[in-house]
Amino acid sequence: MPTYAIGDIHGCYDKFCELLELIDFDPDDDFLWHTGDLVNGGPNSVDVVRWFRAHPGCSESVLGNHDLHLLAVATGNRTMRSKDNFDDVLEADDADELLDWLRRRPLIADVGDRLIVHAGLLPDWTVEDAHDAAREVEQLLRSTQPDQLLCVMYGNKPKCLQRARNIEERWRLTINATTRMRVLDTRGHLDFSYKSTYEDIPDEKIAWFDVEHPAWEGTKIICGHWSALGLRNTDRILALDTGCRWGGKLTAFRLDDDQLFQVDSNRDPAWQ
Ligand SMILES: [Mn+2]
Repeated sequence: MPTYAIGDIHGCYDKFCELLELIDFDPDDDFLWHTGDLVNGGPNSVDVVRWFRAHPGCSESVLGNHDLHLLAVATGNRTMRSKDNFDDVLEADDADELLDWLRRRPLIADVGDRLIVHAGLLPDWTVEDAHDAAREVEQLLRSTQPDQLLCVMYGNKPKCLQRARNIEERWRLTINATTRMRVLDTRGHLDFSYKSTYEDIPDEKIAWFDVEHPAWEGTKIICGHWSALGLRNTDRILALDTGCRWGGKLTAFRLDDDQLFQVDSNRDPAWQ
């Protein structure tokens, strides 16, 4: 069973279909993992969500920050920002079914001996710790009261585990690490001020995956989210967000034999 990991689609349904053609995707034999952020950015979020919902046996997507933001808006816990364009999901006839499916997606998942997550893992987390923290959030999202999570998840603090003072702050930290993190400061605290390239990371900051001896060391992490990082395949990570929504590429990586597949986005980078 060939297994693919694919980077952030962000509503670029046409490019996603091109990529499926390029890899000659076979729903009966292949499996597709998506690094999260199905929606927001490209012109057709609703059909991306529909495709994944319609292919439960051969695909899975972890939750990205834009997916969570859509859920928060849909439940009235947040208002749409001017740059959000996932209205097609909210206004769809099948919106209830699509959103109900979306809130049941995992934050992290095992992919063989690797692990997939939208953004990354805290340096203090073992893989087991990360699963435990993610499970806590996933259970709330799937419960009858997801609002108790969706209404407290926004904000940049706490910046590390030691500063999480209550359960709500722990949920927020879990969501921020798994769906928003890019770099840490010298104390190992989350730092949301940097979104640029790997090469330009200032001396006083460090990519989350470059921390010396993180507790999760030994497990390769498949991730997306950081489009300026681009494609990166090292001992520790396989980063797959190649900026489709910004005029870059949409990337699939066949995990069985490390084969790379990419389609160009013809989207105007200044489109949004
Ligand atoms: Mn993201």
